[in-house]
Amino acid sequence: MSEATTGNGEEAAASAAVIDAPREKLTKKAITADQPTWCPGCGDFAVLAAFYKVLEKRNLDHEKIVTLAGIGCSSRFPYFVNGHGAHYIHGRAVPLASGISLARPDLHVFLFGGDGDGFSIGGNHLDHGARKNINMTYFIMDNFVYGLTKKQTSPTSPIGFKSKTDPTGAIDQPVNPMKKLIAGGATFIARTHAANVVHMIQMIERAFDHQGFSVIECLSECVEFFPDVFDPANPKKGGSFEVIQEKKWDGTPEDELRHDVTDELAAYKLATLPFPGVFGVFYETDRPTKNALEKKWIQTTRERTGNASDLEILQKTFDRMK
Ligand SMILES: Cc1ncc(C[n+]2csc(CCOP(=O)(O)OP(=O)(O)O)c2C)c(N)n1
Ligand code: SF4
Ligand SMILES: [Mg+2]
Repeated sequence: MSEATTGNGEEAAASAAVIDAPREKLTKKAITADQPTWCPGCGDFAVLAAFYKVLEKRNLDHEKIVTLAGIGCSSRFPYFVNGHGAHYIHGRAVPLASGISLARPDLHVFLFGGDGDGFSIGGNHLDHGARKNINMTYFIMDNFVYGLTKKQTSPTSPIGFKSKTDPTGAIDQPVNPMKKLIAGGATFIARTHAANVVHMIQMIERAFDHQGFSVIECLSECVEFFPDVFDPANPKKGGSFEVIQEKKWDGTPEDELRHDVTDELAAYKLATLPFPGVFGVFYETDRPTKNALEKKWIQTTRERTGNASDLEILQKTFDRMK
């Protein structure tokens, strides 16, 4: 707000001094809120730990951190982060995050949720957030089950999974998150595992650095309702965690075999590998964000209207309707 609009020069000078004051480093203590209420051993604890690490490492401005979520065990995330946040309606967190991102592009918008929230009730919103390329980082904790509501089949549950909604075993083809995100138009798509904190941190940082709609699918075990399902990708439990080798563009013969993250079809091929598949960045492309396009459109409209105020533009629009 300008000095003229506050009508108080001293106040404006004081707030400028506060803004310029040296900042204290962001600590885990400062960003930790309530004690998580997840079941002991739930994979989501490791995700929270990785997220705290990234916030600390990047030393983000505390007041610019926004964590949002829908409904589910994983969606309780915003309660555990001391920052701006909201635990919103089941499946509707992408539209909420979109509004915040577009209205306040200076904020760091982090969205968290589960497979049900993201791929089932919110599946449609996910596609539209992706195609519009709205700037945010969306972290999906995929446990192949509805955890909070105590074991129903989710859109990622494998065929044969016995749950309260499929007592004789799931019969529907599961969603393939990577394929869905590629087809939807997300501009950064990665996959990780809650048992590998170092990898999670790398993926969150890469997603955060990406301008646009960045999504990470993280296999995060629900120890209560679908235990051990991700062991095949956990070396500590006899599995193998195969990381995507990205092209280095160094002209070597080995590089021919490495993955080009900008190649959509190559990403799709990786997504067809049988479970547990591979981990890392599947796809990344540079496409204008809706944030940038909308900003430009607003500027052009303002110039065309001779820098009229919002109220004047609204009045003119109503006048035209008469
Ligand atoms: C509109 C609406 N429909 C259904 C529910 C019930 N419900 C709450 S959480 C949830 C599924 C949660 O599953 P997921 O997103 O996979 O999260 P998880 O608990 O597994 O982390 C459902 C169906 C709800 N709260 N609101
Ligand atoms: S029910 Fe499953 S997903 Fe929910 S807190 Fe417990 S272990 Fe985690
Ligand atoms: Mg789930």
